[in-house]
Formats: sequence, C-alpha cells, structure tokens
Amino acid sequence: MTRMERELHHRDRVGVQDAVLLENYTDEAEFIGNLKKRFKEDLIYTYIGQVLISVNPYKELNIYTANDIKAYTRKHFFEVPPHIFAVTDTAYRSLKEENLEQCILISGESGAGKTEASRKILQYIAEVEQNGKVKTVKNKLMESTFLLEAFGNAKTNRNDNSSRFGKYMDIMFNFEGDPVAGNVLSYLLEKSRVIRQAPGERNFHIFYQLLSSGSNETLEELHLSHKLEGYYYLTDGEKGKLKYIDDHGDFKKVKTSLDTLEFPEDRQKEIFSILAAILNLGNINFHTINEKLKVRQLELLETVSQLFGCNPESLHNALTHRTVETTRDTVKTPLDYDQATYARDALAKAAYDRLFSWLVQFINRALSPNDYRKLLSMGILDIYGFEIFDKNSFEQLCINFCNEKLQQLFIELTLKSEQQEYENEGIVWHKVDYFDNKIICDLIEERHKGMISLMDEECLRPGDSSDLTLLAKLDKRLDSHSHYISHKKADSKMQKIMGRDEFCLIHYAGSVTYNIQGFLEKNQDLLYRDLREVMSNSTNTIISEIFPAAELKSKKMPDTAITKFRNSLNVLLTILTEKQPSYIRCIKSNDNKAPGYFDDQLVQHQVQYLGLMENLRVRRAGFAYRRIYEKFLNRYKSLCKNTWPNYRGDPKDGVHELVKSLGYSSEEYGLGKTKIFIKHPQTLFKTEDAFQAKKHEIAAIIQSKWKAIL
Ligand code: AOV
Ligand code: MG
Repeated sequence: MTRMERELHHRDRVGVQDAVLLENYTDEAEFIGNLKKRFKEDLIYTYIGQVLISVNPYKELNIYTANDIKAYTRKHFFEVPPHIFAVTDTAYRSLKEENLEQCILISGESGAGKTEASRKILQYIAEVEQNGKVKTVKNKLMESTFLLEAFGNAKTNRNDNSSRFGKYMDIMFNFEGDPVAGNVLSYLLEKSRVIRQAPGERNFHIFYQLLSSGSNETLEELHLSHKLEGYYYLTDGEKGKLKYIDDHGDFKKVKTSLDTLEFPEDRQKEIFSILAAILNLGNINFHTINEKLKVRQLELLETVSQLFGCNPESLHNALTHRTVETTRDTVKTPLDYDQATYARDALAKAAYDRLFSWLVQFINRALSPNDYRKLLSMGILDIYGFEIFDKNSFEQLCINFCNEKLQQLFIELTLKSEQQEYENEGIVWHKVDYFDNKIICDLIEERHKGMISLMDEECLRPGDSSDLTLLAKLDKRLDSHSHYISHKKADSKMQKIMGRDEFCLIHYAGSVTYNIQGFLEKNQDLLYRDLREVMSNSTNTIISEIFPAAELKSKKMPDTAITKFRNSLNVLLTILTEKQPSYIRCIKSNDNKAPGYFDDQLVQHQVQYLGLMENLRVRRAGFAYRRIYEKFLNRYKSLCKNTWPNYRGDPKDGVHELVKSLGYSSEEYGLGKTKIFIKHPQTLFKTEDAFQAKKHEIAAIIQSKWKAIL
C-alpha cells in the first residue's frame, strides 16, 4: 500500500493527523468530527500545520514511554504521528542545529492540560540526550517543577491541580545540546487563596501535605495538628482531605525535591515554620477590653510569634495598631475589629506570597549556570488558563487579561507572521480575516483610558474611594465600549442574573461577569508598615530576607498589583517575541473530568474562541508545507537524473529541475526566496512514497552487487 492509500484507509477510522488535509476545511463540524474520531481512538493529538492541538483524555495513556521518546527523536514532523514529543524534538533540533532560541507556548482554559503538557516537554528534554554529566541538572529541573506545584497549585472546581501562578521556565543548553541550567519566572500568585477558598476548593497543596506529613513530632514542634477543621484558613475543613489526592505521599516528594535542590536543613525548617505560623495566625481573633482591641488568644499569639521568629508584644501591637506618617509627625492609631482582621489576613497573604517568590529565587540559584555565555534557551510557558467561575473577582480579571495577551501574541505570531512569510518570500496569496482581540487588550490596558488606569486612579485617590465608586467610574467611562457591559447597559435577561455590583467583559473566550467587591483592596495590596517592621526584625532568616528593612525606608508609593502584573507580562511578551515559537493548544474534552468523554458543545466553544478555524484557513489558503531548498533537494535528489547524485548549481534551480521532473503542476507549488512552498500535503506524500520506493530499489541494487562480489 502506498502512503497515500494508507492515509485514506485509516481516515475513516482515525481521521486525519493534520486538519490541513480535511476536504471541507472551512467546515467546523468536520474539523470537530475529526478531533472526536481521533479522541475515541485515544489519539489526542492533531496538527494544524505546525500547531499542535491536544485534547485532554482524562486518563493515563501509554504514549509517553522511553520507546516513544526514541520514536520521535530526530524525525521529521510528517514522518511520525502527531505528538507533543514531535513538537519538542523539532524545537530542540532547531535550537541545536540552527542555534535559534525557542519557546513553547501552551494555552487553553483551566483544566485543558497545559501543566501536564509542560511536564511531558520536560520529560522529553530530560531523556533525549543521555549524558551522565548533566543528570543532576535534569533532576533539579524536574524537582523544581514539583516543588512549585506543591506551593503554587491547588484544587479548584475546574481542576484538581490548578496552577494558581503563571510560570515561564527557561531551560538552557550548551553547544552540545545538553541542558545545563534553568531559570523560572513566576507571575502573580493567587494569594487570596491563603486566607479563603470557595466551597469545594482547597488552599495550596502544601498546607495539606504538611498536615498529613505523618510525623507527630514535627507537627508538635510546629504547633500543628492533623485535624483540618481546626484551621480557619482551611475553609472547607475536613472536606479538604480527598481520596484521590495523596497528600501524605506528596509531602515525601516535596522533601525529596527540597533535598535535591539542596535547600539546607535549617532553611527547610524555616519554610515549614512559616507555613505553620500562617495556619495558626488564621485562628487569631480579637476582642475589646477596656475599650481597647486585643488579641483574644494570647497563647496562640505566642505560638505564632515563635514560629515567625518575632517578638510577641511587637506583633500584638502591630496587629492592633497602625502608625501613619504625616509630613509633620507620626501618629499611632488603634485599629477596629475589621481593620485588625484585615491586617491579620494581609500578613498571612504577604508572608506566603513572599515565601513563594523566595522559593523561586532559591530554585534559580540552584539551577543557575556557571557561565551564561554561549548558552541557548528553550522557554516553556505554562500559565493559569482562562477562567469563568460562578463568582469572578479581581484574580479572574488578572488571569483572563493574561490570556487575552497570550491570544494576542498567538495572533501576531501565527496569523500575522504566516501572512508575513509569504510577503517576505515573494509568494502571491489571498489574505484571510480573523478576529483580532487587540480591542479587548486595549479596553483593559490602554493608558489613561483603560480599566487598569481607572482602577489605579481610584486606588490612589484620597478620600471616599470604594469598590462602588470604582464601579461607577468604570461604568461611566467604558460603557460605550462594545466589550464592556454595565448593569445599566445589559439587556433585561442579563440584568436578571447580573448584580448591581457587577460588570461584564466580553472576552475573546466568552463573557465573564465580575463582582467589584474587593477590587480596590486587592489592587492596593496594602500591608501596614507596622507589620512589615516586626517581620523585618525576625530571627527566621527567610522572613527577615523577604521583609527587608530597606523596604521600610522607601518613600515611593509601590505600584498596584495589576500594574505590577501588567508590567511583568509585557516584559514576558518581549522575551517571547525574540524566540522561535511553537504552539500547543489544549482543549478540555468535558467539564466532569470524565475519561474518554467528548462533549461536542464544550469543544466547539473552545475551537471557536481559540481561533482554530481561522488558523486552519490561513494555513490552507497558503501552502501546507514549506522546506528550505537545500533540505528538500538533499532528500529527494535521487528522484531526478539531473539532480542525482549531486546537483552543483544553485539549490533553487536544482529544486526547480526536480519538481518539473516529478510533474508538479504550476499551481501546486511556489518558489520563494529561500524555500519551496507546496500547496497540498498529498503532493509531498506522493513524493515521499516515490522516494521510499527508490530507496528500496537502490538498496536492492547495492545488495545484489555485494552478493555478486561475495
Ligand atoms: P491546566 O494546567 O491546563 O489547568 P492540567 O494540565 O493540570 O490542566 O490538567 C488537568 C488534569 O487533566 C490533570 O490533572 C490530568 O488528570 C488530566 N490530563 C491533562 N493532560 C493529560 C494527558 N496528556 N494525559 C492524561 N491526563 C491528562 V489550570 O492550571 O487549572 O489552567 O489553571
Ligand atoms: Mg496548570
């Protein structure tokens, strides 16, 4: 059977590997039908040209073994079935052979499989070149991912292991192509989770892991007990214990990770001590005695102080008072109950958030190279996916904004750049229209006019600013925007489900209604100076490092949370645009985490907002395959007597000779400045079949000649 016949034969059962091959490529139903057919056969990967689509199977598939890695090493894209290893191998070879820095961008909504995908990429990199020397670096890379997930992931109602921070990991390679170092950038940890979780959700994994660590001695030392219901910060109490999450086993793994990354034993103790301090801090309450607000449980205050390594009186004072500096003098004012509760929670969030950043820094030191020169990097971006919950807040706005920016990058790099390549190569072609989400990015981040500017303005405005004055401002200034819907502007059906303290944004991935409560406070992200001062004097070296005394001297108003986030995202986008991108678009197969179940409607929605049909149209409107002249000629030169065994002239002329003798019709191919472009993959398959036949023919001739000699 020829390759072409094989392809057709399989097609009925397993669909096509590359959506570019679909007959009615503009037909969404056919596109989704193809994904479904493949999904039912456990073929979760499909291409649109170079873009990999991955549909979450919600079950372990036996396709990531050492043998699979071998099968994908040094193979051309079209020679092997679609796989995440193929994408990784291609990126890796481009880095090694063409010295081009790479980035692999993984996108998709919450629970679609991004973090799993990033693990597979790392697995491939770790195993593809077996070199004893760099084994420790590979181990450290793997362990650091596990550690960051323990501290930065949590069970949400969408995903049992949901990333609550954005992660960009650079793996650095030496000139031999060995991974020798790494670096992690983390983005906006969802720290509000430390103090409260929605019903059915959990706090960060590490808290449960620590409490189930098993060693009574350690727990006693940390003033902790096994009982989850004893902690105010573990909102769901005992329900946080889940059969399908092995917290006890995972704690052991965390210990191994800490050891592999060479966290000294005393630092490890300090980390656990901070976690225990946070859990105990949550249980502190206040009451009024002689008209003064005091901590209700003094013994607990002692414990928390001991665990934080700070002075109990100072902590007591800082939890119940606030020092305000005016131009003339400093005034110490007592806090009321709500303010003290706010201060307590702000301390818990800040301590956890800063501890997380400290961990990232420590990991980066452990992964840093001896010498940065001559290293090339491959970045993997795995962030929190687009989220729509029943109640959406400031955190969802940040997360969804981040997804808008990445979609924008996808459009820039895939749709725009594809069109750009034809232009550069001087190939004639017809432009394809697509939805550009820049309009939504602008709505959020445009200077002076966008949401971020308006939020910051309201945060910094002295006087009576509140969440509701912010909402009024947003409504007034943005209501004419087609992607912003205020309560007033909403139609009657929507008004029924929308509260008066809500607004709605029409994101590229769907409409999300946000509740304004807490926006100002979360954006301002204020931790009273008194608490920072107490912490900076701590005997716990991590605490004194993450609350540096120098910070207290600074008079500058710190940036707001969302401004900091926006700035760090823009830096990230600059890094990404300087690299060769590969794309993995993850799709969630169903909302119930059910193995093998394909929910057509849910998939359709994702296909639409991810812009996959446009992606396919751009790919098809142009040429499905392209190859640098030298490479094309080298592979197929045996198929034409004028190019075999060697062609001495310009490779472009050689390729021209070759395709003429292969009988390509003139519409079937285009000759650009550096590459040949081929319209249909079938044409290439035919050529490949002819090449395989020729190879056997040549091999048979050689064999018979040898036989004759022997
Ligand atoms: P996410 O990273 O995209 O969500 P995950 O990568 O955590 O999603 O995947 C969610 C769950 O789906 C995993 O815990 C696995 O059970 C399952 N899964 C995903 N990919 C695969 C695969 N290739 N094979 C088998 N099971 C898989 V979020 O971080 O929430 O945006 O924020
Ligand atoms: Mg994730």
